[in-house]
Amino acid sequence: MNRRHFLQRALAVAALPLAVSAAKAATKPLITVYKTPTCGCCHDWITHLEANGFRVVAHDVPNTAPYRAKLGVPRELGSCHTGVIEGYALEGHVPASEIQRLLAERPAARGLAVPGMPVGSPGMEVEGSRRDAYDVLLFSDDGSRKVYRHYPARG
Ligand SMILES: [Cu+2]
Repeated sequence: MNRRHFLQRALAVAALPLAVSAAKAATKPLITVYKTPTCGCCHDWITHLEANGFRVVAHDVPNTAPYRAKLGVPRELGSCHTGVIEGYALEGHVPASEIQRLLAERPAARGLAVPGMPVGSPGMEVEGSRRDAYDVLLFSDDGSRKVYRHYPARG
C-alpha cells in the first residue's frame, strides 16, 4: 500500500462513524412542529419527542390556528401546538408511544390529538407524577373520532 492509498483508507475509516450516525439521524422520523415562541410546554413536548427517537423541526409562528386549519385539525380538538409527521397531523401533547404506533399501523385517519393541555401528559408534567385522565384521539376527515389510548388519572 503506498502512502496515498494508506491516507485514503485512514480517512475513510475515520469518517465511518460520522457516516453511520448521519444515516441513523436520517432514519429517525421527522416531526414538523408549529408553535408560538413563548410556549414552554411546547418546548418540553419537543424534548420528549427527541428523547424518544424522533427528529423535530420547530417553527415559531405568531398563531398556530392557521396551521391547525390547514392540517385539518377540528377546532374543538385544539391545543397549544400543531405538528405533522408523514402526512398525519399531531395536535397537542401527544405521547411519542402513540406516534410510534401510528407510524406502525398507518390507519386511514387525519391524525392524533390530545385536546387542551392535560396535566401529566408529555411536556405538561408537574411536581411528582400527578396526571389528569386524558385521551389520545384518532380523528378522521369525516368527523369520526376514536380513543387511540386512554391515560387514567394518577397521583
Ligand atoms: Cu401545551
